[in-house]
Amino acid sequence: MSARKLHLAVAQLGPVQRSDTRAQVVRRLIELLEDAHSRGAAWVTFPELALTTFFPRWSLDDPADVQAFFETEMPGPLTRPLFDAAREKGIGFYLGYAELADGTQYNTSILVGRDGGIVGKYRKIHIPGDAQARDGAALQHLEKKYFAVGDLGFPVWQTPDAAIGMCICNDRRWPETFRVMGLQGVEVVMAGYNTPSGYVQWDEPIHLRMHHHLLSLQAGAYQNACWVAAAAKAGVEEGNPMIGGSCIVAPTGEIMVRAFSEDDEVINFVCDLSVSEHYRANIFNFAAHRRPEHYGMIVERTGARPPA
Ligand code: CDT
Repeated sequence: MSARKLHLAVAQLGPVQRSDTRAQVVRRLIELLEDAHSRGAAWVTFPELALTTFFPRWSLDDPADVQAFFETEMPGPLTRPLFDAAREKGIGFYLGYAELADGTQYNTSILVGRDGGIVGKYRKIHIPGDAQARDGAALQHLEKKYFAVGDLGFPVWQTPDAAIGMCICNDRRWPETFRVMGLQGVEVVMAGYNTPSGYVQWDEPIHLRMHHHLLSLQAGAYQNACWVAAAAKAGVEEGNPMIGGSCIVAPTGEIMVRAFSEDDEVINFVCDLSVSEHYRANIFNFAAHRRPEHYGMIVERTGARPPA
């Protein structure tokens, strides 16, 4: 199979504080996009909730406080310069943001083509954390308070460059996310994330945060023969540390490039999409080897039950 080269970039963002304006953040995104373009990249992945601080760490009850973090139009007046820059440079991008649509709040990402037009939208399905603040807890993770479960499934879009799919942060930990896109022949999965270094649920040793992040991406890429471009919002936001580790993973499961810092940083790699085809023709030839007649429980059952 002959090589099919696609140059991908990932734009990791350092912390965004609550006082940072949309205009300031969009300016940073444009600088990162221009950096990615200057390296020759055709697409760039930005993080989850890239326009604001990771507000689900707080329990906010004043609707005005909450709505300040949400976009009601995309692009809007403050985000349009990013779309204009992408069109001018001819570079596509993934962007995560909080979306308010017909009264419902979603944790959303969009795929914007190299002509600056929206190709597709994804709304986060695996919403982690709590719907109500935990009494007395030092840390909160309240995504269930702020976001409805996404209603758009896991689509894959055939762009002129590649078949591209999206997921958001916690989604990457679930094999179903990648497999549903793998069954649509996805070639590149783009993922943005905000992964706090401390968890509310239990006091997991801190090194495991990075281990599980990379393990999930590498397994998803390998088992579905796709490239993965993952972008962190990293560093210390409002006193709360978040992991970096933005990376591009090959269908071999190997990390081809990984961010060094916990700040604004572009990484890039020229991906050979034909690597997917080798895996799809052999070990992961789904049509030849999958046995869905034995996988019914995957869709029939949600929680685990012990055997009778
Ligand atoms: N943003 C996001 O989805 N973060 C989660 C933290 C889970 S702990 C409640 C993640 O999977 O990284």
